[in-house]
This record gives sequence, structure tokens and C-alpha cells, in this order.
Amino acid sequence: MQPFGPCVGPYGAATIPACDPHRAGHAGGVQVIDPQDIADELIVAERERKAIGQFSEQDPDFDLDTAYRAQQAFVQSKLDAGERLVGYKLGLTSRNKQVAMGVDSPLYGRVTSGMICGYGEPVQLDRFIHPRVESEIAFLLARDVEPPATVISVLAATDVIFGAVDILDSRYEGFKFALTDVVADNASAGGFYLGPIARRPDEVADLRLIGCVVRVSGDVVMTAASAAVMGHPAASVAWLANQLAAEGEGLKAGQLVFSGGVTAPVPVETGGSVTFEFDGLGSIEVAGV
Ligand code: 0L1
Ligand code: MG
Repeated sequence: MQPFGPCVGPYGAATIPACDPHRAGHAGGVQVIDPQDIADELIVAERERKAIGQFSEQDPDFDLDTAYRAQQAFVQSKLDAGERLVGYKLGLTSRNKQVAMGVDSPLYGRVTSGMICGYGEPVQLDRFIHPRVESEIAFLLARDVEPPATVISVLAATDVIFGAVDILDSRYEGFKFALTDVVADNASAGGFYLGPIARRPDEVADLRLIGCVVRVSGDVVMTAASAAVMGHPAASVAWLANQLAAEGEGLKAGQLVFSGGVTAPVPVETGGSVTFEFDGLGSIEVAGV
């Protein structure tokens, strides 16, 4: 089952709820940092494939609330161009990434229709600045996930899961950013692949134990189990559902959630290929052209 079939292309415009980028960034009526200005720079960086410096280094008032509003504005530009919101991605879900960033919770970004790549299609490297790929478990929801969400309620609301690949493409120079920068940059979202096999959660003995083997040009470079994602990939989806509910949004039936990196990101290069073999969920080959 591949509900978001071959690559890209507009599916009709949409609007992100509560997107009012000019509401934040004002202190006592004086504007200190404008989320729309941040979004505009990110839009240009992505369009021209030219990495930029970190906002957090330029402005000490750049906070998480402003960063999420900038993300909304960044993503809204894609919706205004005709893309459709298909779901969300989680980031910083592994202990390793959280320690590296000095944080103790994940973050989220939004996934639009133009980011979905067709299974088996090579990755067009000239669409990106410096892409890296990592394995994930994706959840396709059959029902809304109501707060307070738990691993159990997420699994009950899930139609099927897939092995998946997240193409990360930071719009910042050298992939260097603070938490606020990467939130504004839509969690480095670049593109996504879904694997060839969909399984209902009750068809999988234990989601935490789904293994992934990563090969670069045939050689095994990494192995991991899905428990790397917050102990259970459904735990990160539950975190997201609760976070969105607190912000007046919600996880809805039909949405797709990329639950966070199982393995660490690896660069994808012209002529190279990275293959992800998931236990029971098939393989995804990402060939760079
Ligand atoms: O998918 C992710 O983990 C994104 C958040 C961290 C940003 C990155 O590694 O580019
Ligand atoms: Mg990821």
C-alpha cells in the first residue's frame, strides 16, 4: 500500500492552522525578530540551494516559539505554491542526537506532498544542498490521535507502518545549527521515501525490535533497532500528538508521521547508493544522481 505514490507535484492548496507568523517576536510592542523574515531567508536558501548562517548566532532573542512560527511560515510558502500537508516528521528522537544538541526532548517538522519521493526513484542531488539519509519507521494513521496519546493509543490509531527514509537537507552551512535554527528550518526536511511493504501494527511482533541494516555502495556501515527512537517509535508519535494538541493542532486520520531516525544520517553522493534493509518491511535503495 503506497498512499502517497510517485513523486512530488501539487495536490491542492491548504493552510496550516494558527499560522500567524507576525504574532510572535514582539516584546512590549517592539519587534525583535520576525518569523516571516526568518522563513523568507530559508525559502531563498532552499530555492537557490545555498546554505546560510544560523539565526541563533545573530539574535539572542530567537526562541523556540518564534522558531515554530518561522517553520509554519516556511511550510506555508509550499502550501501556497500548491503542495498539500501530508503529515509530520519527528527529529532528535534518539538519545545520541539529543545529547549532541544538549536537549532532552524531540522536535517536529511538517511534511508536504512535494517532499514525497517515489519508491525506486533515484534522489536528484541538484534538488538539495548537502543531503543526508537516515532510516525511520513511518506511521499512516487510520484515525485521529486524541490527547493524551500513548504508545497504545497511537498503535490503535495506526492503519499501517512502513520502513522509510528521511532525506535531511539542512539549509544551514555545514549542517550546523542550534535547536531554534533547526526548528525554523522545518527539522531539515528535504524528502522522504516509503518502503514497499505496509504492515498493520498487530502484524509486527514488537515494533521496538524492527532492525535496519544500512549499506553504502554495498558495504554494511550501520545497524540499529527501532527502539533507538525514544524507546519505541510510537512513543515519538504520541509525543507529537500531545505537543500538537497543546498548540491547537492535532494528528489526523490519513496523515503520515515519520517517527525519527533509527540510524544516524549518512551523506548521499552522485553515483553512490545507500540501501536500507528493514526487518520484515523490505528495502529502500537511495541512489544519488
Ligand atoms: O530528522 C531529524 O532528526 C531532524 C532533526 C535534526 C536535524 C538534523 O539532523 O538535520
Ligand atoms: Mg529524521
